[in-house]
Amino acid sequence: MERDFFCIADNPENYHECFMRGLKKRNPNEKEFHQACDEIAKSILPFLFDNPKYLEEKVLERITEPDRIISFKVNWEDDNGNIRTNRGYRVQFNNSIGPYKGGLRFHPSVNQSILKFLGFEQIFKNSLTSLPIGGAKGGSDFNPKGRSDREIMRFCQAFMIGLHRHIGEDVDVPAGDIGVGSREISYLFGQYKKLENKFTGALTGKSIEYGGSPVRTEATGYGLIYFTKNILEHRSEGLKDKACLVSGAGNVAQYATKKLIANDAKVLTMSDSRGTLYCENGFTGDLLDKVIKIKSDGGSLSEIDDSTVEYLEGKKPWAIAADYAFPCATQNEIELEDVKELIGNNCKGVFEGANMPVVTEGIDLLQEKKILYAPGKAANAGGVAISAIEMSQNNVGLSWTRERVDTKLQEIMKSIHDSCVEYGSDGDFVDYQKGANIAGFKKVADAMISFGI
Ligand code: NDP
Ligand code: 2IT
Repeated sequence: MERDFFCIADNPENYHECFMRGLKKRNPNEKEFHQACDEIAKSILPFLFDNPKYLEEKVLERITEPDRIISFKVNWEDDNGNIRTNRGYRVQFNNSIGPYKGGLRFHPSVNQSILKFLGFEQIFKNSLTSLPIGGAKGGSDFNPKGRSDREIMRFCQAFMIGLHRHIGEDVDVPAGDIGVGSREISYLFGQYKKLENKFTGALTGKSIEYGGSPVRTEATGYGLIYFTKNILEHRSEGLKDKACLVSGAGNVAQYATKKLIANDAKVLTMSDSRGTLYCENGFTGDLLDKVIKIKSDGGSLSEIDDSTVEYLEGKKPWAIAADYAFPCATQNEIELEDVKELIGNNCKGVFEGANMPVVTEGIDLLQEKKILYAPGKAANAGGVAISAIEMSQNNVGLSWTRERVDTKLQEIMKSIHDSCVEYGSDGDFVDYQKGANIAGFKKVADAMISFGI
């Protein structure tokens, strides 16, 4: 087994093949985790061969093994008095450059493979922010859809009974992700505070009145558009009048759409798990408000009553002709056929608000055709970056103004852009995938090596 895993190979391609064989053997049936590791390995191995100390120190093999995976039972009672059992997880992947940090996802699709891929990606994303945060992810297969507010509260409280002993402001600091927003963070924090009898910043995404940061709610979506603007400005282009496809209608999609509208882009779509809302003339602020209202009431986009839109039942946005695509819903939501359609319609860029929204073959095709591709670990890092700014405010007991946080967010997204340019440039062409992966990897790898084994 060990021989399979530790590769002896004389070039990046052989090493990649051998490495993935070992990884799949050690982590069977975890296809999303394989996908995330495969993407990173392929992209950074040429750099590792140019800098053999990383190969000698077996950093790739070590960084793809989580420090620990915690799984726990969550028993809770629904409104009818039925006892329900779900599974909770926390994957603490790597704390070489700071405490474990990453969101919690509540969605019926959650399993160990999905949380491992998310925790793994988070290591590189958090490193790119240049802030002292390690990588983690957690969540549950609990389905919040259709649940009452009291049921959500009881689930969050039961979940925290399993989680609280594993987290803390200098140990592991969870936040939100799919299905976990400010309401859930408040219930989780309230329970943490009771169980631990202390008030510390052990979670981020908190409400302002009890230690949250201004702009954290908006940060992922806003950061995505700041990063997109950095990329376009680097090429002397801009967003004005550009037709944009946004998928998703949750936290990230809402604030990405808001910022695109503010930059005079024409947002043609938003979507949810049931279908796509298409507005030929471009979303207005009023239409976006209707989307926010319906989604916060737990409704579907099909219920939007507006003469300017068409609802495309069961459809994703990717067949509509546009300049740029912003996937902001979930992993693998852009399949190879979707990429072909985007390219056929002359789409010039894909900017990832979601984590790993494009399948591997789709990324490869975008890269081959030299279409702009901004990977999530760079493009959506604004959320966790402002989480780290929230931690820093909690540590010193002070709060920043909105303006100061927003300026900091813009500076961080610019510095991530500059790191991608530093490590991903080939002449005039910037490979943002390569740049983000190498820049994110290098800092964590150097820290790991300095600690010894
Ligand atoms: P939300 O729960 O607020 O919204 C998720 C949206 O995606 C909803 O519109 C949902 O539709 C849709 N969606 C979820 N799962 C699926 C699916 N399997 N198929 C189709 N549509 C789906 O989550 P966020 O906006 O916070 O997260 C969106 C993405 O951004 C995720 O990939 C997350 O990991 C990533 N991300 C989030 C960050 C954050 O700070 N929140 C930070 C960085 C990345 P419906 O309403 O019908 O369920
Ligand atoms: O994917 C992500 O970066 C998040 N869900 C945010 C994590 C965080 O700790 O703010």
